[in-house]
Amino acid sequence: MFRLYDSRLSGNSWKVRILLSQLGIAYQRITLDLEKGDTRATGFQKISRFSRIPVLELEDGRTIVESGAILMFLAEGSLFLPSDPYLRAEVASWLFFEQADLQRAIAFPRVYHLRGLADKMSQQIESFQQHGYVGLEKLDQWLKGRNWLVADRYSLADIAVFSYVSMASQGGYEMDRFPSVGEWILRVKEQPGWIDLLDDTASPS
Ligand SMILES: N[C@@H](CCC(=O)N[C@@H](CS)C(=O)NCC(=O)O)C(=O)O
Repeated sequence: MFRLYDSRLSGNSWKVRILLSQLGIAYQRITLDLEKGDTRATGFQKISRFSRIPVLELEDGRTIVESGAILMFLAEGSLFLPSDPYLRAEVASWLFFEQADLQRAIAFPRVYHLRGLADKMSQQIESFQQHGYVGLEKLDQWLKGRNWLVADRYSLADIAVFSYVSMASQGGYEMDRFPSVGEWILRVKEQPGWIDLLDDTASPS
């Protein structure tokens, strides 16, 4: 059985848990406490070369780090990852875009807000948001007149981009500015097997 190392509020881990749920794959969930510094423990560094979650551990003990790599591995051979090379590249391009243009820009303001540091970190939040708003604008433009990110079919690309974008308002982003993104978020949430961030019942191990 797969083992997933995650944390309760991690959007990168949430992506993986949504896909595992939608694929109906059983796994064991090990939830770390990031505020306590669990990822910096020596034992964990052997599991994750970057000392970060999520990490997927295979039955033979090998591990995969980076949410995008885990998603690609799990989705292989499923409808979530097209077999056509061009469409696979399109999916990958959204995974890279999410990491470069959206993930940190949304995650850091969110963490500052959740930890009660929003006032103290207001300048950093503004700087992250300037970057994040550019990415969100590009996403909104792409989604105008489209249901899904790639080939008008729900795929890994939607799962990967959805996670942090759907939580951006927790970091102070004004999401009313992006109506097509808002409609797409609702469509993603309606997909069979979709799970809420805090759903603890969905790891069928
Ligand atoms: N690019 C990585 C980012 C992973 C990441 O930022 N993980 C955070 C939680 S969402 C983490 O482990 N932070 C703990 C730390 O940096 O000490 C991925 O997509 O998996």
